[in-house]
Amino acid sequence: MYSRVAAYHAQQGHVLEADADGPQRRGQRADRPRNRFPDDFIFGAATAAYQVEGAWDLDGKGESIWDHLLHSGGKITDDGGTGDVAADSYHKFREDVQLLKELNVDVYRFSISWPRILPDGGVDRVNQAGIDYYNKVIDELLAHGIQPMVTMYHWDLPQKLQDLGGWANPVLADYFVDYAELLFEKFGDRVKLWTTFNDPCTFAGGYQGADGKALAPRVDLPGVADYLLARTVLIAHARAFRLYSHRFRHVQKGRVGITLCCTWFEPATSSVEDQRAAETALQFELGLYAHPIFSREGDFPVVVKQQVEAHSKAEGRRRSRLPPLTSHEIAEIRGSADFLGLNHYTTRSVRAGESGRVPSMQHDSGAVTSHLESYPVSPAPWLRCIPWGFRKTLRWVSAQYPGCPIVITENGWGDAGGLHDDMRLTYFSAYLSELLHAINEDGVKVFGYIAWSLLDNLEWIFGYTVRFGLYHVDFEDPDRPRKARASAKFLAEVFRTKQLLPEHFKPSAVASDK
Ligand code: GOI
Repeated sequence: MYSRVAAYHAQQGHVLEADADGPQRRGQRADRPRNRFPDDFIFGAATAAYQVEGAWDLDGKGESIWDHLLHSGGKITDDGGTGDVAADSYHKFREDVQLLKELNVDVYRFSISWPRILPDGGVDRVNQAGIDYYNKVIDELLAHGIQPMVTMYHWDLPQKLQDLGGWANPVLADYFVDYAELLFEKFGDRVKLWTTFNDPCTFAGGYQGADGKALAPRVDLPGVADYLLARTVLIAHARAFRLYSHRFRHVQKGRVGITLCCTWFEPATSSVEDQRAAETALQFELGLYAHPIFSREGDFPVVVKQQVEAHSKAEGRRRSRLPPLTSHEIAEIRGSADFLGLNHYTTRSVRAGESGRVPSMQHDSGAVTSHLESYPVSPAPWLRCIPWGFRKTLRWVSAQYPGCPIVITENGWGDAGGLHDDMRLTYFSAYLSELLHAINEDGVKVFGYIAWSLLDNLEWIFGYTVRFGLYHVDFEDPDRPRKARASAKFLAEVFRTKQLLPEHFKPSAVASDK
């Protein structure tokens, strides 16, 4: 995989060590101060279709699982909010491109709504109005010198495909590949950066319970449907990547990756048990998806296979709840990405022990996670500002999957929504500092950084109670006006100058030599 990737990147002007083994380079690059990003580094801002577009049933769009859940009656989100109108980016995309311009971004990462293009999920019925909409978005971006980066799937599955069982049904891979092929055909002449899936580890949460906090589609089969989902998603991703290589890469010359989420898991104590539990937690969250694609061996991580198999046997099952990959599937999935998109937000503390329902992935992992006290906490209760976890994540990923080009596809802070977002600014400057240490001192190969999010948006089950936008959106006003926050002005300068000013560049809390 990496030799072909290396050749490709060399041709694109990226620097890639031929057979890099772990962090490739120690110490700063001679030609660059430590507070500077590489000259060819790309900066961006991100959104996702359901969270910003609105127009949930306009111009022939089909119903997604999120439309379905949030229209199912009662108050589903914390404030009863839905994505029916959201930030109305369906109508306001030209204004959004102006904001992106103001932010000095190189790329805009947005997602395509599958049911807007294929209302029933299948290519037998294409909604031309959906194709027209994304053509206009892409053309507007390019007209302003901004590169589109498209996420094919950011959680809004056509409801008709959920009626088939959603991602627990392996047939979904066929539907996804057809959808991906249509996207390459319609948009691949202009879109050169693709990711297939956004964060399967998190959308698997939609199959791990049906309580009031659960994501769509609220299938209550933890430890079973989530592992079936992992297999379907990996196969769908790999087949879309192979399709691109066979039919489109030669002409379109783009890159196809996947976005995975990686929380840093810090052992609660230095005991061997807690250290092993933290490592295992990383393998269950990131490794479950990353190992089959980015490791040299391929397949699910050994520790994941062993623990799920052992628990399955103990429950009296005939086979592991984690479906095995055939040798053909392992080969098809291994190496099926040009880059790894990483979403990183926060760090949690881990102890060895049992928690969660039986069965469940949480129980299988043998890791009990909790938040680290005394770090700033967001109104999104899972999120704390712990910048050093970012550098540790990058070092771990780069040691696990040596030579893999990484782009940060999401990183950001949620607050209650004011314009003077000091804490978000603090979060960005501290996380960007750790990113610089990882790139310039640890030699982690990160080629871009994309902030979450361009706009305030529908924060899934939290509704509009938590805001992640660089731009404030007034959801009370039918015009959904946007206003720059302090952090937008801060990032606009970082993105323009490709450096952190000395007053923002903080020493790392992580020692450089380990
Ligand atoms: C992105 O994922 C996403 O891609 C964007 O669309 C999104 O807008 C952005 O995040 C911002 O959120 C309190 C074990 C309640 C089970 C505390 C441990 C629920 C459940 C703490 C820990 C955690 C970002 C939900 C990645 C999933 C939110 C990963 C962030 C739910 C909790 C928990 C908790 C827990 N995470 N997600 N959760």
